[in-house]
Amino acid sequence: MNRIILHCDLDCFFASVEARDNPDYKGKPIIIGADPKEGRGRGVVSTCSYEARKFGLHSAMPISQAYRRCPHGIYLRPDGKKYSKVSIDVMNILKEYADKFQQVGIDEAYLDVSEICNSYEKARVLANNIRDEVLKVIGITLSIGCAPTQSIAKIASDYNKPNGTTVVPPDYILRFLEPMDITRIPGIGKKSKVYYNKKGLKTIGDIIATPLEKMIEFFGKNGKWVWEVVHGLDKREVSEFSGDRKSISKERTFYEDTNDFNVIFSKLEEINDKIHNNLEKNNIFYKSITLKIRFEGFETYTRSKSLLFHIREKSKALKIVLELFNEFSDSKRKIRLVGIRFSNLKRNRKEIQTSLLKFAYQTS
Ligand code: TTP
Ligand code: MG
Repeated sequence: MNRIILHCDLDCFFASVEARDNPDYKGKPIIIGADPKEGRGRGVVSTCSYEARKFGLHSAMPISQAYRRCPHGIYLRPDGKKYSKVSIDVMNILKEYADKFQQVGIDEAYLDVSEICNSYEKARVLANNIRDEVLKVIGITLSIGCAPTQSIAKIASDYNKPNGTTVVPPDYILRFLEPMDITRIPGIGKKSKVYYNKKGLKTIGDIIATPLEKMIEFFGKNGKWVWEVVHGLDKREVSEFSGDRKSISKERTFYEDTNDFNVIFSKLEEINDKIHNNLEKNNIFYKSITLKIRFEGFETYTRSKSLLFHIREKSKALKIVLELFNEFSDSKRKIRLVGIRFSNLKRNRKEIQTSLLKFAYQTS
């Protein structure tokens, strides 16, 4: 199957939020991190705007060094609470566009859009729409990479930053990667670079030209993984259940606000089906169901129901969702968005044991 995966990564995230909230800062070098204390400060740069990067500044650089290189920059302490809130708002938008959604950090996420888009050209349009909407609603930019695997999508999102879309269809993978420095591969940093260079591997093209057995001989398991990545063989699926997820949800915005019950019903049914496919694949049960409704004009409501036991029953869930929907039946207003969330999740114990067992075998 030809997969289409997007990797979305916000541009200089913390700095973008500050530039958004302080129009005076726009276009200036903004540095988020420790207090530079006129060059005597301790601590490091968390991130900096692209204007600051022109002076050689980057994340994790000592703040004193940053100050020496760019004394006229705007130095700000991070406002974690604000960034977390912006992150949640952005992720809620991204989720709406994906068949499967996986957030992997405060400012990045993978979206599997194989079903929504049946071609890479459609995926490019979708990626551009996502960038437009995030800019319009949240006020910051992001970059998006589109490729058949997560690792290549990640390399692609980084390729044309800030505010870029980079599409890498299967037949373009080798040409796209060949000239790049090996540090473009996620996981190969300054330290590994030295080992790779010692074996004569400088570009990704050098790795592509190296047989798998040699890569294993040189770098063991890691070498095998890197070889697979550059050949587009990273099989990881976009997983809604990475980490310890507390809930799974899906939302959809209607193309046009509507109060046609048939349209609303089939959307809820579609969302419910999609989530259940995922729950089944991952052997997950739920105990709470929440319906979310946004009316025209952005007014948003949620209604929840808690069950006595954990269940995973598609038809029962849909019935409950419709009961919750009934509470809004008096309203004449048109609906803009509907969503369903399942929470209070539990993975089947048996399943956990088997996967633990598998793990034990793999590592022994
Ligand atoms: P990144 O996505 O790595 O960086 P970025 O969004 O600032 O810049 P880019 O345009 O290259 O994507 O990290 C996301 C946020 O995480 C970043 O805004 C600040 C924070 N962060 C730190 O606090 N310390 C760090 O060392 C890094 C790398 C990030
Ligand atoms: Mg980022």
